[in-house]
Amino acid sequence: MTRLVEVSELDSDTVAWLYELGWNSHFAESLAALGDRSLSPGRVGADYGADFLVHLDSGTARADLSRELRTAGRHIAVGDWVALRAGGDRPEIAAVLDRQSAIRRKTPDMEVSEQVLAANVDVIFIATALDGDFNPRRVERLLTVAYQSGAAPVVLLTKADAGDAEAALAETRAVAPGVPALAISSRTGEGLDGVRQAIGRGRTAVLIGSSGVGKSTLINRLVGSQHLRTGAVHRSGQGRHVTTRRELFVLPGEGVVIDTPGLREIQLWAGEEAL
Ligand SMILES: Nc1nc2c(ncn2[C@@H]2O[C@H](COP(=O)(O)OP(=O)(O)O)[C@@H](O)[C@H]2O)c(=O)[nH]1
Ligand SMILES: [Mg+2]
Repeated sequence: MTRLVEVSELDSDTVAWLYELGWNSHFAESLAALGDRSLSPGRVGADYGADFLVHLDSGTARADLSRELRTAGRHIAVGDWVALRAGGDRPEIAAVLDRQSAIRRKTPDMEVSEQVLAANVDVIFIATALDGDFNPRRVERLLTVAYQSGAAPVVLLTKADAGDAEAALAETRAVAPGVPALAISSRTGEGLDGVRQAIGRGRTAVLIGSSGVGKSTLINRLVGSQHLRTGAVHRSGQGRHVTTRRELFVLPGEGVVIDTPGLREIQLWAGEEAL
């Protein structure tokens, strides 16, 4: 197991890595307020149902929810900062640090435990593809989701190699005046520097948009390796839905990005029947 470093023994290299993961004084204060110097910070990277993947100052570990949090029915979201206690053979999540922002479902009558999509997000990329998926009305609806979260929206017109980027940029500006919009292609590399700049070191972005628009492929390009399986295009041109869970990726020096599965949960947030 990855060794947990207690807050009291954090050195500057460790803290520098935590900042790459999105750590800041807000979370440091929240951790300090727990008054237990044996706890160490970690950021939730994935929810596997039975346990969680947590990013630590020194790599990643699988962590369980403490009995107290489980009993309390505490929901943990990808992107949450948590306080970890060294457990038997692996760490235990003892507390969730105060969230700075949360992307929530719009529908209020959902189970509370299902409402937070991603926590502590600075930028929401609204991804829509130029190979037939683009629809300015959907961009408009997803913008309302973004505005409710407190994170800053950026529209990504993906697959710019396969459509009319100029026309789509003009339509996007008409429905979303003042919102940054980028035409990008993971195939040619067009616009990827703009994506990196829109995230930025120590900041966190989440990608939302229908299944098949190229979210995972973009993250693959940004991460620089094939961490994610991406779907082959079917004859119909539809991408296959392969991202099954929200997952956080660290881009050292360039921020953090969260992938989402797309379609179904976006429909729920946007209160839509079909996207
Ligand atoms: N032409 C083109 N195809 C792309 C691009 N990015 C992704 N794709 C394809 O679109 C399909 C769906 O991609 P994927 O990343 O799985 O979409 P996701 O569901 O949004 O994560 C795959 O077959 C990709 O190869 C791009 O920039 N240009
Ligand atoms: Mg995907």
